[in-house]
Order: sequence, then C-alpha cells, then structure tokens
Amino acid sequence: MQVGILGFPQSGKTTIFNAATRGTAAVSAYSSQNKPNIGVAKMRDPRLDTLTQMHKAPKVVPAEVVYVDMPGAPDEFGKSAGIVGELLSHLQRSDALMIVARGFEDPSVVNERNRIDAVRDIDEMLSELAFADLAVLERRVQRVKDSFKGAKQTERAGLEKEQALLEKMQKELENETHIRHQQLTPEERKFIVGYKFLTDKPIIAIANVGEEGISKVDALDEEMAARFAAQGVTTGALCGKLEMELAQMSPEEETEFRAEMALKGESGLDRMVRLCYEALGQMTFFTAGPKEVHAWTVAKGSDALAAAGRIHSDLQRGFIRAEVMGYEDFVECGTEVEAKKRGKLRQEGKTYVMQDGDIINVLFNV
Ligand SMILES: Nc1nc2c(ncn2[C@@H]2O[C@H](COP(=O)(O)OP(=O)(O)OP(=O)(O)O)[C@@H](O)[C@H]2O)c(=O)[nH]1
Ligand SMILES: [Mg+2]
Repeated sequence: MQVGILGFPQSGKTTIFNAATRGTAAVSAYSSQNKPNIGVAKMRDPRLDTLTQMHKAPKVVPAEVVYVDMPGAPDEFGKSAGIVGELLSHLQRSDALMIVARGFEDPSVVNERNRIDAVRDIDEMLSELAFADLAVLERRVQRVKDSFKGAKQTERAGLEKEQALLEKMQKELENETHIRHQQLTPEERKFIVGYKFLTDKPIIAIANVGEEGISKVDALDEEMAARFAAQGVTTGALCGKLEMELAQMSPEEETEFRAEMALKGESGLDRMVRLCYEALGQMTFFTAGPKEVHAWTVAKGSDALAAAGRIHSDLQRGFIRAEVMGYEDFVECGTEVEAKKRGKLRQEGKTYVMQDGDIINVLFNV
C-alpha cells in the first residue's frame, strides 16, 4: 500500500517521511528538492513478536507501507494553478494521501504562508485536491458533450448517463462532499475507478507541531478531529522533528527517551502507519511457522481466497482449503497440536471471511 505525502512548502513533509520510514532524506530550511523521496515503513505489531518467539522463527517479515514524499511544489499550490504534472501522477498512484501542515514556529525556516495555522492549511490543501478532481470532471463532461455530435443513436443513452453521473459528482464535490463519501452505486463506482480521483482516496491530515508546541498536541488533535471529521478526513498532531530524531535512535534508546519525555508509548511513526492503515480499511493476518513469521495486510471483509492471493498467486489458483486459527486462540493453546486438540484450528473454505489476527495455512495444488 502506498501513501503519498503532500503539503505546502516547508511544512515538514520530508521530516515526517524520515520519521515514518526511519530514513535520512535531506531536510532543509528552503525548498530545493524537486524529486519525490520513496521509502518503506515496517508496520510494528506486537503480535508479530509474540508469534516469532512462540515459533522460535529466525525470520520475521512485517507488513509494509510505502511512502512517497512529494516536493513542496511552491508554484502549484495555493495559486489555483492546481495539482498537475508529475505531482498529480504520483498522487493518483497512491492508495491514501497524507497532508502535512506546518504547526511549528521557527523564524529560520521560510514560511510563505505569513501566519502559522495548520487547520487553515489543511483546509486549503483539501480544496486543492477537490479542485484537481473538479478539473478532471469538467474536462470529461466537455468531452462527453462534444461526442454527442457524431454519436449514433445507440451510443446516446450511455453518454447521457455518463454526463448525468459526472455532473452529479461535480455538484456534490462543489459542496465539499469528497467523491469517496458520495452516494454512488457499485456500478457507478466501477465506472469511475479509472479516473483515480484524489478525493476518492482516504485522506489523513497531520499537523506538524514544534517541540515548543508539544503540550498543545492533544488540544490540536481534538480541534482537527472536530473540524474535519464531517469530511471523512482522519487527523492527527505530532512533532515531526522530534519523531525524526527518535526514529534514528536504537529501539532501546527510543523507549528510554520517550519515558523521559513522558511521550505517549506509541511512536508518532507507529501512529501514522496505523492511521493510514485504518483509513484504508485494512486488517492484518499472519502466516507463521518455525522458519518464518509473516504479517500480511488485506482489506477488511476479504475472504480466504483473497488472503491466499496476497501470499502468492499459486495459492489462490490452486486453493483447496485453509487451516485457520485466531491469534488469541493460538497464544492461549501455546502450540498448533494443542490448538487442533481443542478444536481451535479450523478447516475453512474459499469464502471464509478473514478476521483480524487470523493465522492461516493454505493447502493448495497447482
Ligand atoms: N523547529 C522546527 N523545525 C522543523 C520542524 N519540522 C521541520 N522543521 C524544519 O523545517 C525545515 C523544512 O522541513 P522539511 O521536512 O524539509 O519540509 P518539507 O515540507 O519537506 O519542505 P519542501 O519539500 O522543501 O517543501 C527543515 O529545516 C526542518 O528541519 C519542527 O517540528 N520544528
Ligand atoms: Mg521535502
């Protein structure tokens, strides 16, 4: 799953990218970079550690999130030039979007936005995303109208339907209802997939507060949630600079530091990954054995066949059945043999709906 990070110049996008991916991309007090940074964050999950211990497995593979950190694009934002070009195509390719808004005061870091106001910046950024979709919709409506001229009688009904749909979406988007939250039929949803609308993606908005604002994080968290929940935007406040420094420490040092600073146990990094993951409606399942313990993600509500396909296309193609047990059950039983004895290791077919934490072994034949 890919998350695209965007925001006004100098808001701390690359800093937060580094925090999330434990990366070391250059951050600077002026916008210089014009290529996106791409990095991978491992998803921490305590269940993974427990399973690894129980199986004494030498290899652990956490689930991953790919982050793409966009350059500041000073010419493209806030001047209603819209989101275009390479930036647009990176965003279109992402499964979720993360808006980073500046919430830190620092006279040494250029600020083109005259006053620090994360809520205002997020609001404008959301408008930019909506504008980008509106531009696509307008162009498409025009094209449909143009094609009426040469259209055969049989094609007209389809074109009329398309025009009505696009205009309905346009109107709702103008009223700030993101495409993701518009009432569309499954058929209509299928029809628009190819457009890769930006407001059809889950959006997470992060306020990047400075060390000096750390005490205000909870209040800002609440303010943002109240302001953006109606639009279906997930929000959070954190200190990017501090998180980046913590992400570059060893896990032991990090834990110690957090305790000293009385920071919440969950790191900003873990929290962000979790927000993305929840926004995307994903859940985790495991494959676990003496050789390897592996965490996988799949959309909530997926069946065993889809889960098998996440592991390998052969498992999906040659699916016979799956042996499934819940994480809690396995931990309680201690071993697979015991789980089987107590009837906790179940035989399930293709259509079994996967539950978060399921441990699965797919029997297959290709
Ligand atoms: N004081 C302070 N400075 C920060 C904080 N977060 C980021 N910065 C600084 O702000 C400057 C810009 O940070 P970046 O992470 O490069 O911001 P960006 O949004 O990626 O910038 P562009 O890609 O150029 O648009 C750097 O000098 C950072 O060190 C913070 O929480 N506090
Ligand atoms: Mg940057």
